[in-house]
Amino acid sequence: MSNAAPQDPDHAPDEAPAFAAERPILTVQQHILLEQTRFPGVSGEFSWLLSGITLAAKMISARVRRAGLMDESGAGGGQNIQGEIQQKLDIYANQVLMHCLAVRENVAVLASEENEHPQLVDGDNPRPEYSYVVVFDPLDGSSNIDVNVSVGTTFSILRRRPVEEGEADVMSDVLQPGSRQVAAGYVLYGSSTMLVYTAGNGVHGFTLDPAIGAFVLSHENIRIPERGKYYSVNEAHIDKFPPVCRRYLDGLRAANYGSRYVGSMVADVHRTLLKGGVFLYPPTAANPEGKLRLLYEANPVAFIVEQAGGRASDGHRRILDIPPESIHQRTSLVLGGPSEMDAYERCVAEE
Ligand code: AHM
Ligand code: MG
Repeated sequence: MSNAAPQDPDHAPDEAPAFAAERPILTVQQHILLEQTRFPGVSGEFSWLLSGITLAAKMISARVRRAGLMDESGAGGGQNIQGEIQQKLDIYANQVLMHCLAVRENVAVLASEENEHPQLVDGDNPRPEYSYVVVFDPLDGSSNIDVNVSVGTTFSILRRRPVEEGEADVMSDVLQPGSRQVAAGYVLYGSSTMLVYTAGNGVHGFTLDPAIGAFVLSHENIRIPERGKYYSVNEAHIDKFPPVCRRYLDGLRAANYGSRYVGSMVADVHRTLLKGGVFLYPPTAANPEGKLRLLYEANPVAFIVEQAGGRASDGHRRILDIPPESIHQRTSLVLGGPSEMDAYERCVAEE
């Protein structure tokens, strides 16, 4: 058969190349290059930035996989700004992300759960006009590492505010509402390592193929189910939840929902995204504002869940509309599919 002849799918040539038997792969880098055609004037920039995140994710994943072998589990001897014990892998993951992003010349500002203040990268050497701010939690749920439970990285990407005159105002670059995110995502170090991200055009999931060292598209255009079977909350705190949350959970139990709670936000949100249902971290006695951090935990997952057809709220307001006041600000969080969020809003309306 000549190469130019039309192919009949029912009569494929006997000697097809070996790779033709496998599904064609699309790596996250290829996907991002396609996505960024929607951002005129930034050709190449966005994929360059995201490649910093994917490189860091691969390095963190490799360490997490060997944590039990390398004396990498356990506390690292310090505390972060929130007074929380830093795990050794918290420190490593933070250093890796700071390094992999700071060498991208279009990244101007970095803020992390593990650092008290946002950092202006290379302050003496101004970055290009279209430079970005990246806000992240390097290793969320890290107390789970010692017991071999999934952990994650969350990240939020914003454009830097235009510099008018005088000194760059790093804090106002970081303190932007989630609705201004250009892209956001998370990496889940679970039974496989997955990167899930949105750049405002749907949500796409990539699984790290250890054989080739690349994140390969495995979950295209993820949509959260209209209704799920599970709610996900730390029920030990139920007596301290606001009455509306208690009534809501009573309603879910009456509707035969089951419960699933890992205690790693990325794992709990990922299950909710794929299987539907609702994830909550309401205010408690210990954390009256909620426990999760607005800028680098709630905002990225809220952007993802909205892009997948769900909703995310602090109980009263859309998460993405909350004007941040400080970089480590906490918020309560309720996110889920349309049916569960409708039910939550009905409970609020009955208050
Ligand atoms: P961390 O940022 O200190 O790791 O804490 C955040 C984690 C989330 O992953 C998870 O949803 C939550 O804390 C679990 O808290 P709790 O143990 O109170 O249920
Ligand atoms: Mg965290």
